[in-house]
Amino acid sequence: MKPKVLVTREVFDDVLEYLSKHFEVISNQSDQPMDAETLASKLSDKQGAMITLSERIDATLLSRCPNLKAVCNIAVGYNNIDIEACNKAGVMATNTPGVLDDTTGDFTWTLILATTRRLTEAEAYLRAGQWDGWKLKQFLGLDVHHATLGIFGLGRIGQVVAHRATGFEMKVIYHDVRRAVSEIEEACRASFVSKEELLSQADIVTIHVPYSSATHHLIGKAELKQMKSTAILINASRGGVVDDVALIETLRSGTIAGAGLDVFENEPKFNPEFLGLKNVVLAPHIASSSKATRHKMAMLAAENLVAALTTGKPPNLLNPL
Ligand code: 8YV
Repeated sequence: MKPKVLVTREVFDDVLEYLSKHFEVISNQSDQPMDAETLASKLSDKQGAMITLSERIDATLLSRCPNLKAVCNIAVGYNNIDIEACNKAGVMATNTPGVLDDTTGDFTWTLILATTRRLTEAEAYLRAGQWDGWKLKQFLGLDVHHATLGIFGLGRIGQVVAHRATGFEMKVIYHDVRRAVSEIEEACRASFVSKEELLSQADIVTIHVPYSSATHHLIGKAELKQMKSTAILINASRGGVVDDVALIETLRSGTIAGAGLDVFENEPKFNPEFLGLKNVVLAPHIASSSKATRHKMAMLAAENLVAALTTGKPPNLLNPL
């Protein structure tokens, strides 16, 4: 008998076909988000699951899934999975590193350019029929070329963002919990600075750290105050790394020039106050969403699930047991 697995959200047909060669697959192709109770009942007799950031895997859920051996995230970030609880329950957890770095880096630049040049604000004005002619001072933006880019987190995605800055002839500074090796710093043309230096010197502050208790509200009221009044903040990492209430206050008072956000606290029920602000560009967590990359992410998660349940050695194991 083939092991039973649950695919919690809609995925590509060929990914399901691949999984079906190995497993009896129960999949949520209708893409209805599941609450904790539905997830627990659907997972209670399964050996494996392919999940997304919308599904929380914790001790309570695991206690109801005695046969579960592997949970495979279709995401590089895995703050939706309690790794310690997985360890205790003997459940392997995997993620999808590497395959989304370029696409997420590209989208970070989409946010940087849209925010500095006020693209969504200008488009809304045009769509509302308010454009009555060219004006010299219309939608004056900020220059990206030759500006200083400050990167929090020079990991895989942070490095991609730094590489893309070369074309804009920017100065690149970064801060991280650990300084990168000199080869990476040289390849990225990035100089290591303190958190305070980054905040006070950067024209564009962009965040590429994972979410954890250590990075919760890494950017809050005090940090936003240290930024230049002409600077912008970009977040395509995880909600919770930025204190959204503090950011809203800062954007409203014009203490910084703007923000470009792909992620929010309490997604998808983000703070509605953002909607009333013109100096913020908003996106619904789509930084990795190119056709090719989302397909690679889903296929990699499927490969992890097959390897986990057949060999016990998935390529992207987060918790060697
Ligand atoms: C995913 C992401 O689309 O990989 C991540 O960590 O944030 C995105 O690329 C999202 O998490 C879906 O699960």
